[in-house]
Amino acid sequence: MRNYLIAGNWKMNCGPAETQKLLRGIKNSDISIPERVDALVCPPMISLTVAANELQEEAGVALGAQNVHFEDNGAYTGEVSTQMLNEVYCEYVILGHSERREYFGETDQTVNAKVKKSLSDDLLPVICVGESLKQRKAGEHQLIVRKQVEAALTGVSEDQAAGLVIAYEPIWAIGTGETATPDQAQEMHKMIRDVIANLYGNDRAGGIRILYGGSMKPHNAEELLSQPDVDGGLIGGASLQADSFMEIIQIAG
Ligand code: 3PY
Repeated sequence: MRNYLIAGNWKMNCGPAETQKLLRGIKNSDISIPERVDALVCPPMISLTVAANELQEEAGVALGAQNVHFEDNGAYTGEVSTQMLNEVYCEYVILGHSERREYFGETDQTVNAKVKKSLSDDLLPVICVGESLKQRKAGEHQLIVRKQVEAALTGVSEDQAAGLVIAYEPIWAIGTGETATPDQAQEMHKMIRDVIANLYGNDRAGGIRILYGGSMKPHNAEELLSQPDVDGGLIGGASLQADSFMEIIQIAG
């Protein structure tokens, strides 16, 4: 049985002071995190140290970053390494979000290099995949997402794959207020699980969490999370308020 994973992708929001405030709101919430739900927050790099300090006694909330480099160190201005994320107690790292693919030149190849580097340095990647509206309208959504999953996992062994997370985020549902219908989400999640089963077998595929991302909010979370292959959410805007984030966590439980 897979635990739900409710992950907040804070994007470029919340510097250190706001991070502290938001995390205190989460910790002081009247809603406690149900046993079958794992919670994760992914603040910007500059706020990870504050977040790590804030979360150290809060066993129920894990910490993740929104990106990492695939080299150990060196002349990579503006980048951050896996060891640096380990040092601030990150357990997860979001990789290949469509905003990084679109605005920062992330490719299937760089995502794959980052996935392998993260897994070898004890960071669990949350690998984002998803099609554009044009690709969906052209009926190419399954093919595009299949290729993204296969490319991201190239050279990853079955053992290494344990614990990694996939986030299906249709690009047309990110920041638009549009959401995939529960049926659309289930169809894509099932297809992704089949791709993973093809690579690693049914047992491994059955243990991997596939999150839905793209305007998941308290009002649509229940329908999406009730789909058999939807194992949680990668939450954008609704993760920036303690109340709405905790409400989704409660719904998942
Ligand atoms: C969104 O919900 O907008 C996201 O992009 C989550 O990653």
